[in-house]
Amino acid sequence: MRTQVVIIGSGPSGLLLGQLLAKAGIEAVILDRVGKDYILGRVRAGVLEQGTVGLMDEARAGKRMHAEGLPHEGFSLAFDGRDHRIDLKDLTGGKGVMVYGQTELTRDLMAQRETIGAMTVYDASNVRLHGYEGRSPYVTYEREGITHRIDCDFIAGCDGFHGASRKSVPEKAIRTFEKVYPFGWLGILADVPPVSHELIYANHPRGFALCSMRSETRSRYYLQCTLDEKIEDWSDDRFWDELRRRLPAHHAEALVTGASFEKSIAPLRSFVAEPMRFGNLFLVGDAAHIVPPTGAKGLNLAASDVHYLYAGLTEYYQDHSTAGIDAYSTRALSRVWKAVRFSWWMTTMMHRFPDTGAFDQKIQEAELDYLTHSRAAATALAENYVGLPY
Ligand code: RFL
Ligand code: PHB
Repeated sequence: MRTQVVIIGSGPSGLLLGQLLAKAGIEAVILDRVGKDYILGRVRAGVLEQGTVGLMDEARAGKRMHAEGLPHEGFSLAFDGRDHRIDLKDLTGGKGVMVYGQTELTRDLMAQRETIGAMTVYDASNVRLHGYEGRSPYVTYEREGITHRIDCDFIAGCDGFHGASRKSVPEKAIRTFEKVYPFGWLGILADVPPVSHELIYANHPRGFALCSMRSETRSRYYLQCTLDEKIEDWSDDRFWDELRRRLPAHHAEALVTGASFEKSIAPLRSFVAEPMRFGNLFLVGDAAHIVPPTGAKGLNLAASDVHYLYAGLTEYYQDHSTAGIDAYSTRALSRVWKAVRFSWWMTTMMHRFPDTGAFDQKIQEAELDYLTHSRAAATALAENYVGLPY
């Protein structure tokens, strides 16, 4: 068969791109190596920038997000037994973020794709990319023992960090930059009311903690942990006790606990692949870059890549101009590196590193003190947190 764009990966970037292209009358087929339920079972990001919210609206998938998502105008930085509110709205001239889980965003995009009857192939194994350096790219995959081929104009590699797209590029054509952090995040989901109506990022001598949420009755909490930590060693009671220790006393006392229904450990990493375009193949989202979750940027960066690629592809099909797709990699990477810098900075400021000496500790304390006493410093944090312009 033939289509205009083959999208590899049915995560947030692939689905969002698919919906936007459909709206512009551009046909796309999405292939994913796993099934729908598996994709919807992944618990990941929770904070959407306004740009991401806008793209969901543009994709005509924003209705439930506006009804059920929680608009937030600020968050807290907790350290030294106190917390300090970062007033996003005041510091950014009226901007905020939307708390809405990646699972829900994915579900809404999938539902919208079903409504328009666009084609998605789940459980597509051995996905291979061919001929993207020339004029006739095509993708092959296997399903139920049969090999299929889809010819196309362009391939969008939206298949995450471990996907086939980036790996199909010859090593000498790609440059990668990586930083692996010496810790991970242990996260849980529980149907208990959040400890605070805004997020709390806590820096504590025992390690970082984050209090987040999915709704007014569902909480998402994280603890910094070592990389060799095992989930089985973390009973709910142990998790709650440790979280209480890392929060200021008034929050620890207010914490409502209960049985968790999801528990997982994620390692923290910064990674960027350059460029993000190879002939008629474009890398999008986690396929091209990974950031530690501290700045809540991973999903939002995937959305801004989609914005640039969607703009480039509509320009190509509607105006017969390659200017947008030619500029894709440079435009996307310029924004990516600023988010990589912000996520690294926030991670460095909020976590305990195993090799932190007395000097590094003092620098971290000075940084937090500066942030909470300087409007200029707080503004820089707020501007990045709500998301830099596209
Ligand atoms: P995704 O979501 O990884 O989706 C990629 C899709 O591609 C499919 N795929 C393949 N399909 C065909 N052939 C192959 N060979 C394939 N290989 C993979 C996969 O099945 C999948 O469906 O990438 P996308 O769309 O770019 O979206 C990016 C976001 O998911 C990601 O940036 C964030 O979730 C990052 N992230 C977090 N971001 C935050 O802002 N806050 C968080 O709290 C947060 N927690 C996380 C995270 C990422 C995690 N990962 C990647 C392991 C927690 C985890 C555990
Ligand atoms: C989440 O709710 O999962 C979340 C929120 C903020 C972050 C990271 C994760 O910075």
